Amino acid sequence: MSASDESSSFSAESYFSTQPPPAGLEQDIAGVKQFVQRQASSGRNVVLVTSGGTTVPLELNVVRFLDNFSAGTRGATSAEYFLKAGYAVIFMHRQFSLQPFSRHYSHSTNPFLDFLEIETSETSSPSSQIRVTSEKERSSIRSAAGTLHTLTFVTVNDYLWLLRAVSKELSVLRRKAMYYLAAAVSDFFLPRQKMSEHKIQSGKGSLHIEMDQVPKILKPMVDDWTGKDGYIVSFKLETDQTLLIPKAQTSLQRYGHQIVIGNDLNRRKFEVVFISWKAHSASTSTPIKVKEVLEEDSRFAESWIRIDPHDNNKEIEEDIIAELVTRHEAWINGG
Ligand code: PAZ
Repeated sequence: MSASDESSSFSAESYFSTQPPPAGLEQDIAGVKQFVQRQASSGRNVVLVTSGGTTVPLELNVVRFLDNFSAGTRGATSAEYFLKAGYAVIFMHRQFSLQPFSRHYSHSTNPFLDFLEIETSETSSPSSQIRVTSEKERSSIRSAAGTLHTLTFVTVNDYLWLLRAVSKELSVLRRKAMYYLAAAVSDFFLPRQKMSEHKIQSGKGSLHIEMDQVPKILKPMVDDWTGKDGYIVSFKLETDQTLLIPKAQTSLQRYGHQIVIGNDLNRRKFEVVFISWKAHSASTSTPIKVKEVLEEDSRFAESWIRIDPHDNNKEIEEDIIAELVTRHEAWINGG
């Protein structure tokens, strides 16, 4: 497969006018609308958490697809801490990736619902007793009832359509909405018009597929979908530590949102870096190149969160969410 610079790139606008929406989008969005309205009347802050990897199908009758490593741990764990902090959560995740609460149990895809049933019916089967480990957890789950709304995606196309539609719905909450983009989204895709209808045959020797670039959606998300009011947190994953800060700064500079959380693939469970604007450093949308921010840039603030990698009782998401809740509160109050 080639990912050459010459492959055509889509703007967000051309993407949505040429790639079809997923089946079920309207129904999903009707559910989100109701959820957001309910939270708006209760005065809660709402966070959209995206989680897990996206697939890129190679055929219309899909036999093969590209995928990535993300298990959805970051997203599912973060959603739990947001719920505990009193947020309502729209959890938009890759089908069968980890989910809040049920992430502790690998044998069921949605025991969260089982937990809620336990609460309402007051029955407890032996299997459900095994799943519930502590009263503290039961109480988190109980209070999450009604404040957690889940949506699933599989392909990068599902993800992009859902993200745009959910962001637009959530934008009615203005500053009380946070967008926490932890999903690992493919940078390349095969437009529908270029896909083979049937299974790609192997008779012709090696396989050459030219993929197009997935549109950069953060800019329209900041400017249009969320009406410039949302508190937008994106993630940047690198495997070369030296690129982490310059790439995170470039992203903030390019898209003008609030925070980029940088994480290294092998250190992500115990170390992340927050890159944000220093007070009074207005974001500009002037495009810059990565090398221009390689030197220390005084417009950006850099702060690290680290936990003991050997402490199995501590999750870094607890500290990430505590920090974000504080910063979001300041943003709501005009900071
Ligand atoms: O899902 P996970 O816990 O295994 O990994 C989390 C992560 C590394 C995908 C996330 O923290 C992240 O960096 N997401 C953005 C990836 C990117 O597109 O750069």
